[in-house]
Amino acid sequence: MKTETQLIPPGSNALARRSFLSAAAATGLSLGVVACADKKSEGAAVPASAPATTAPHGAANVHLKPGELDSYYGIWSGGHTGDMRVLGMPSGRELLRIPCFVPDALVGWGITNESKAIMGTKPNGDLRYNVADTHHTHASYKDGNYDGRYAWINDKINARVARVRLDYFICDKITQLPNVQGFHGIFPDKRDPVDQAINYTTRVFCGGEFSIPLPNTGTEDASQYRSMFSCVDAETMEVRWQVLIDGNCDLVATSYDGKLAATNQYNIEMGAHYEDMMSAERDACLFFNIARIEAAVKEGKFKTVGKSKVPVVDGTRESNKDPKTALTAYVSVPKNPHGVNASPDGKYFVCSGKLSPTCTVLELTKVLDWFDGKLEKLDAAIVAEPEVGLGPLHTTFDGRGNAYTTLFLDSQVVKWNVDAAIKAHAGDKTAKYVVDRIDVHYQPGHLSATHGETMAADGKYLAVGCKFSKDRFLPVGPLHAENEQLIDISGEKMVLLADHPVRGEPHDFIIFKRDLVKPKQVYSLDDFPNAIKDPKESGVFRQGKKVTVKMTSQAPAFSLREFKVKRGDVVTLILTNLDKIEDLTHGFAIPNYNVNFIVNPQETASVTFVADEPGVFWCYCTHFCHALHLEMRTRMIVEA
Ligand code: CUK
Ligand code: CUA
Ligand code: CA
Repeated sequence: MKTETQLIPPGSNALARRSFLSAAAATGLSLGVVACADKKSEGAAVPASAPATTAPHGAANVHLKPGELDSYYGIWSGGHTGDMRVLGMPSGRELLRIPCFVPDALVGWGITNESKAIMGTKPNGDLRYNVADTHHTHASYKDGNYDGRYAWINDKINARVARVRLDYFICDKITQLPNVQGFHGIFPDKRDPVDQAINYTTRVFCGGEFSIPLPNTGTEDASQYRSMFSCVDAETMEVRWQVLIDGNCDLVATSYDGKLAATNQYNIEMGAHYEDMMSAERDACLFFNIARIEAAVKEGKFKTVGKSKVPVVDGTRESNKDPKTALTAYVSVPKNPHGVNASPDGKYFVCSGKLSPTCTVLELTKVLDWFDGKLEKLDAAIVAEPEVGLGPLHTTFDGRGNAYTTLFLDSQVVKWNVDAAIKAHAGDKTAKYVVDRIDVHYQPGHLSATHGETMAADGKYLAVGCKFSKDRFLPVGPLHAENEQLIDISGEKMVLLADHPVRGEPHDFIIFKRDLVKPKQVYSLDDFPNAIKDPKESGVFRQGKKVTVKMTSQAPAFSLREFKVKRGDVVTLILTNLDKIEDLTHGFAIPNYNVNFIVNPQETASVTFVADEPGVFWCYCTHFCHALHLEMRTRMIVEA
């Protein structure tokens, strides 16, 4: 979320927050002081102005005993590192990084042929991309809740979407969207819009943020640029269709009945510079009628753009004025909105204001009524516009009718009641919708409650991704960790439980109960077509200059004690780990040859390189596996 940092002089709010804290410290209200005092006087009255850390209902225990397991998984987007991170929650302990878009030195992601095939290579075999910028991660649904099959994550830079299998916790497919730059929001559908009997995720929707010339001819006139909203098949990971739109896409939300998807638009102006992008008083929340789009594609009412064969339907304003045939609906909302989120009761999407101190609550049945010609004015789909505070960015839910919105400028999370906000909008002056506020440290972007974007929202914990950590951790030079804070939301008042430093910059995350996934800890040899199932199959196999080296590993030895190749050979080395015990991973490194990768139990991986340097090279196991781990070696002899 970079927009605000451009609009507001860097550090200005930081200074405000710092001086607030020093003033608080001066009056004896620094966090530490209050926390200590509270311990001594359990249940004592808490001053109204005290931080919510002192709420008397007490904090859930996030400090697990050694050996104790977490009750939730957290799936975090890695940001620049292009990976997906797996955390145990509520402890916040990082358990795994799943490399997706960017090479990873532990796994050998981007080194092995198998990972390169997923990541995509140039004709010369080099990786097409070494950089990424992941923002959003979401998991597959069944019956309105996560089903533990898949998670998806976006790469904004190169318009790629990666799928992660939640049985092995590995990335298995990456798709690049054609004619898209700045792929931002991503959300799987929750049910099939055409066949309602299919009650699980079959599509993944992707929002293109930057408008570009289509096809990209290099035109300077930005008024000619357009964006695309894309649909990717959840199973095949192929792009099914795209919608050409006016304005841009940002975040994406989907309805529980599968009928609607929406994206917030901050640039209906289609401006090329930030002042142009904020010139209009209102932007839009853009709805997509999924069943109608699929019907249009089926009937052949589409074009293609450039080299891409993907069907593109027309979702522009001009072509979608008649509700009876419209594929899209542009609902006007206040200036430059940010996240759009679906409430767990399935009734509403909430668009956060960003440059407006409000959230916009949109009732989905009313949007469907408009498409059916039963609602005259689309604006009537807006059923509430609660004033929540400065810089609202993202919203999550507790399943008890409350919404939680991050306030980037106020450095707070505000808890507000959706029904009360709707009553207030209808004119009920007694309706008080703001329930609680809590200071976070510091500017928050995303937040996610346990199961918050599912029908099983349990209202237990809330994680907040704070973009600036400033003084919360030991200083380590100019680059600060970000601060993921955990908040107990089980009571009326929010209680801050913990700070966790994270390496920049995760953006988004989801948290779900641990029994939803059943991870497998040992691969099956049959998962790999090139597996070497018996050590006796090992050896060096030559076909002219092409050499295949087949090898297995079983602690503490590789099946070949040495192998010989000739200078200039193109060597493909295939290694199968025949160890069957869980947690018995081996590594394989070749000095000077830029090779290091791991093979997990029963896994097969391969590398291809040119043996251009003659000599003896000790290939060794890089992953601690056995008392004789250091002795676990083989020799590659490259003959001159
Ligand atoms: S955006 Cu970063 S805080 Cu990319 Cu989800 Cu709102
Ligand atoms: Cu095998 Cu270390
Ligand atoms: Ca705007």
